[in-house]
Amino acid sequence: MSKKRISDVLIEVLADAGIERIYGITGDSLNSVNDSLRRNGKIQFEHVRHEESAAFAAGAEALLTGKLTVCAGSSGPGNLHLINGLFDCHRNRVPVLAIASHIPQSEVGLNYFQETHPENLFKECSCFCELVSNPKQMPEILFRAMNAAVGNRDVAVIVLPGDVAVMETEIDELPTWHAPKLPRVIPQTEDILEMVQHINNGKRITLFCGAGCAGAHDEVVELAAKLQAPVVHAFRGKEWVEWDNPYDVGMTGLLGYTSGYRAIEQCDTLIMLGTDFPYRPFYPENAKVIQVDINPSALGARVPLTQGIIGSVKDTLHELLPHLTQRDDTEFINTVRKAYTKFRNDLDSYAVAEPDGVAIHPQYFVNRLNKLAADDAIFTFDVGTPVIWTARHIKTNGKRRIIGSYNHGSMANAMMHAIGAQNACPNRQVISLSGDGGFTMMMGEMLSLKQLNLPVKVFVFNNEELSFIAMEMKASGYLDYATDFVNPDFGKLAEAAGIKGISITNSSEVDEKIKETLNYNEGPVIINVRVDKQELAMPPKIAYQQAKGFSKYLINAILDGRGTELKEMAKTNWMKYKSLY
Ligand SMILES: Cc1ncc(C[n+]2csc(CCOP(=O)(O)OP(=O)(O)O)c2C)c(N)n1
Ligand SMILES: [Mg+2]
Repeated sequence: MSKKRISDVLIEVLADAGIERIYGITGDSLNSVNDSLRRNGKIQFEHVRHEESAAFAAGAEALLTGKLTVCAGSSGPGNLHLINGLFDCHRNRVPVLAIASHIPQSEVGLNYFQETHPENLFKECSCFCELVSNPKQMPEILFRAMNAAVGNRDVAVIVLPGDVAVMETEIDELPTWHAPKLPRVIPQTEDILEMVQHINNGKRITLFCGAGCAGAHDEVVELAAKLQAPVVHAFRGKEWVEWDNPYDVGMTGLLGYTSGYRAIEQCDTLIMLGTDFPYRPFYPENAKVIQVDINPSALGARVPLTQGIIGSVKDTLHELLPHLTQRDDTEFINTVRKAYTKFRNDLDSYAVAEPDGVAIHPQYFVNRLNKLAADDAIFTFDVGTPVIWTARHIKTNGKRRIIGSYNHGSMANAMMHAIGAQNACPNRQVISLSGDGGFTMMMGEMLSLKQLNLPVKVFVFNNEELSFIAMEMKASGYLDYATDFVNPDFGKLAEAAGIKGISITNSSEVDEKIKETLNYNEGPVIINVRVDKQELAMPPKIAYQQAKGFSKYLINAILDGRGTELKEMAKTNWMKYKSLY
């Protein structure tokens, strides 16, 4: 029997499992792990500037590769900083192992320096969270964590006290971890037959697709073709079902298309495929609803069901399709497709260049970027208005990826996600669409991009405000307050830090500067894009309350002496958008 340090066991198991990187910030209780890493030499420590970025980066890498990734934070505040990113991983359903190092086991409960209780803190954002209090628990507890993360596509946390990390365990040969494969989840035959009956009774059928449609593009399109059914997607379904799909009628929800909303409102049978879309007002009131999901707790969570089926979308449709007959009534699909084409054309016609001296319309900018970016580019986008422009103006094709903080909705995710995305795919264009609020929230990470030599292209939409929130406030009848920024030119700021910086001020230079950015691969580029702050993006269903809210805002703004702003707003987009609804 030979003796091994616990931190060596940890790193050897991870290296043997093919882990290439650990994202994090080292320090105190994590020093022993760091030392094991250095001596082992097989895993790169991706040293970032904020632990939150470590978790986001690990999440993006896992999302792209489907494989287990790892992040780490030191005791107390160090691992606390991981939490927001881990919530994002948990909600994006990606396999991530977090190493939360901890104060010495001998001091727990004594109000020691940096004391927290990570087993409690991480519980809500993980499927597994256990303390290593005795060297004999290793490596089995690590295997459990890794299996839980991979099998549940979720976050697993190992809480490792600094004094336990340096203890030794007697071990001959380290066992190898074999990554479990995800199972196929095939519904019972009786479930499929019942589904066939409901479908046969439906006249106007709509498919509503989410992230569970990953890898099921062909089956979804085949089902739509058989049923002549419009395909609506939730945002997380966009990259799986929008392209090469003659039945696509766009997205629903607050940022969606009128056609997507109508296809759901007017159907008599809604088939939900791998979506847990949370906004109830966008579900139909009287339709029969069939929901297919691998997650049993998603069934019926948003809308009463006629039938709930546990199954993966791909496997369920594979079983279902042979039982269905081809329909030839195209009235419903044709009507919705017509509305879709109109909405799409209208959106594109508003994405126009402005004369020099007038701030760039963000949708014009994103339209051009969409045209010029590579076929297999990876886009990350910040929560804020970049979400809207990505949803509406970045086209998917089965090769591109769009990575966001979908269900968690955290600001500043784009540049942090981009770190992991570029590491996972070193030869692909990684493009971060960042808000100025989001970018400055985690601005230190531009230094990580430089240090790690990651050629990420960070487009910062400089609108000098928290634009999404300003819009939200106006739509609810509030005057926008505390939403403004005093900003530098972020391109120049980057240059001062030795990073390539570009500034785009006029529409006429957009193409040339996007090309310059995309052709630069020697390191990161930070691009300051001066965009219009008054761009309005209204949901397809303007609730009475919102319409009322907006007129209330107009009255308040006039009383408050902000008439110039109103003129600006009318001049830019509100009037144009009105015609869309
Ligand atoms: C961490 C975090 N804080 C606050 C919010 C609420 N929020 C959502 S969008 C947004 C504004 C984003 O502003 P910016 O990054 O400048 O993008 P813009 O909307 O201006 O394009 C805020 C404050 C959030 N989602 N996440
Ligand atoms: Mg902004």
